[in-house]
Amino acid sequence: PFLQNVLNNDQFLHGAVDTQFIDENPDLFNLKPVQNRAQKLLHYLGHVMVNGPATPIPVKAKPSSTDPVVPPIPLGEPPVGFRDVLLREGPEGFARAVRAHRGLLLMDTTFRDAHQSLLATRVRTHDLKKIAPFVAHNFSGLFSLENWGGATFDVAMRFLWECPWRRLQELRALVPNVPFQMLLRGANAVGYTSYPDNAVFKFCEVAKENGMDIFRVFDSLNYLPNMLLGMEAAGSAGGVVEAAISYTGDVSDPTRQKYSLEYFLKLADELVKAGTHILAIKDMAGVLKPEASRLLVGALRDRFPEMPIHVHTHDTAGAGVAAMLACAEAGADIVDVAVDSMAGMTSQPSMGAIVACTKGTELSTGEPMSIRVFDYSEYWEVTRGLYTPFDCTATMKSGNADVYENEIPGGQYTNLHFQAHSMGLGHKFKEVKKAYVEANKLLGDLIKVTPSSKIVGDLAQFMVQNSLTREEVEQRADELSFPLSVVEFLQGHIGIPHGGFPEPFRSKVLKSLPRVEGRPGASLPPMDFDCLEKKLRAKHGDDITPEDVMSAAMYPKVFQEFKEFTSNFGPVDCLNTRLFLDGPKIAEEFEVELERGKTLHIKALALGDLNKAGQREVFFELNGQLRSVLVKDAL
Ligand code: 3PY
Ligand code: ZN
Repeated sequence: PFLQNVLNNDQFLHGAVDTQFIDENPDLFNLKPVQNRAQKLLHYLGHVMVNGPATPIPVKAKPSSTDPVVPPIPLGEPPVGFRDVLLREGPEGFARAVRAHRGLLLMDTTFRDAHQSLLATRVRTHDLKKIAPFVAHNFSGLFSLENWGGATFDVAMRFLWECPWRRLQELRALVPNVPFQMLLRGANAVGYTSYPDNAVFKFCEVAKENGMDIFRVFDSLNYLPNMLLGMEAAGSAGGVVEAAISYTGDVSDPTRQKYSLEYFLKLADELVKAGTHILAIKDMAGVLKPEASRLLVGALRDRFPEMPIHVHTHDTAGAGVAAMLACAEAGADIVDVAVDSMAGMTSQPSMGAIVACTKGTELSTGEPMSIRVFDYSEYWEVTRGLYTPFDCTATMKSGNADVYENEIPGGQYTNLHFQAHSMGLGHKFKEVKKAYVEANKLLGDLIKVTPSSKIVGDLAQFMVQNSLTREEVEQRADELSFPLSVVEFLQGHIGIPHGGFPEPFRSKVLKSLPRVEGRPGASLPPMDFDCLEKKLRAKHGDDITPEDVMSAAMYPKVFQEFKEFTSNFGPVDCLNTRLFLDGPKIAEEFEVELERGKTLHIKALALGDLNKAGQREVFFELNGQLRSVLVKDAL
């Protein structure tokens, strides 16, 4: 602070003092920041107070001022759950126990897909940790808790500045009895494109070591070689392999036969042959109607009597509960739900609704679920209020059955809706959805889920921005500058779509550009993890962990920015969500637990006037001592 005062001093700045010694010794300014964690956090809070949230917010709204209350949690160990079966009997025994279970089993998506779909993936470890023991004690009968993977991995670092691995470790310590489940994008791991094979294998190994149990493996084109690679990586790490067929189209509609019942059954044959422990139907857009559920799940049940079947859907059209009940009646063992207050619309169907609708039937989800769902929901209802700046309900007021036409996956539906509205072009959403349908046709009618859904979305936006119809795009394919994602898809960077690439469109776009033959990961050179670790240590110091190496392997730039951010602003994951997003009010007193037994007592005192250098001094009391930070006012 002394040096900062000198450097900001007017006389000093205007050369009214002799600075020759300083001028001649520039190395004096090679100052390694020696701030401790507390001072860095004050810096962060000062920044938020002066400039607003550091994380980009789509909605100009404040977090709610009501604090979530965690319902009472019994003392002692939580009851045994399916994880105990898994640890005792391994993945095969676990699968047998699941299949033998009477009644419908549930996967709770609240910790992953629900907030990925409704709250732009922004739910922080802080809020997950608070309710995790409640889940362990009251929902020990869950098949699994989905809490990791998909978009949560990069968003944790990119926008929340927290380590995704630490989230996993901390939740694991709090929930020893319920299996954890993650979403693995097959050969794309938790990224948006193919990785070298050894990176996918290593990723699964490290995930398993950190407490992950069940790996839902899918490929965005249902491209079998990619799926097999992901399954092998998850299986050889010792995980439960849940191969997921991404569902699109409508098997109950005889006029839509590209993705027919036979297509899905054939794919299921391959996945079962490859040794999947569990078979999943991944209905990422929520287009699996009740009648199609009966056909598809019924046929799978007949064909694979021993195989646990798990169904995932989104409630975008509003038919999610009906579809999941139909799946359960047709023989599915497990369906995905989100707690009521985090369910519906582009999220999963409501846990409370499924629990209530099966109560007293042979599909009953069990007594504890039906008693405690409302307490769980209340926690999430209030917690959701903290994330108001990200809540899709700011602009999206209802579900929409047009998803049966456009087949946009839940999370992407919300994103595209946000994008249109945040540009003040709410009416454009309809246009984007129409263009999405046309873009999908141009690309040959794809399975659409990350990353293929992003490619279709990029092409749709390109068409809207340039006012291009499908026919015009087709005609002018050799002269248009398509988004890179579209070109790379056509080159074969994420695999081969069912039915092949669209021609002559592909040839017109690619001209002489190279094409990837077969499985993309097979032609990528292996990653050198030792070399990567050395580089990371040189850059960030010796406390780089094997988990950090994987983060950097998946997302080099995001990891680098995450490390830089936390080295300036400290462990912001220790702040509660209101402080993290909105900072403290003047005179507010609060505590921040840095680690067990190390708590900071902070009071925000005052915000100074703008100085000549465009900065403001922000004053705090930290553990009874006056501290201040200087923050550049960017507004
Ligand atoms: C993801 O890949 O993140 C998904 O949720 C796909 O449905
Ligand atoms: Zn989903």
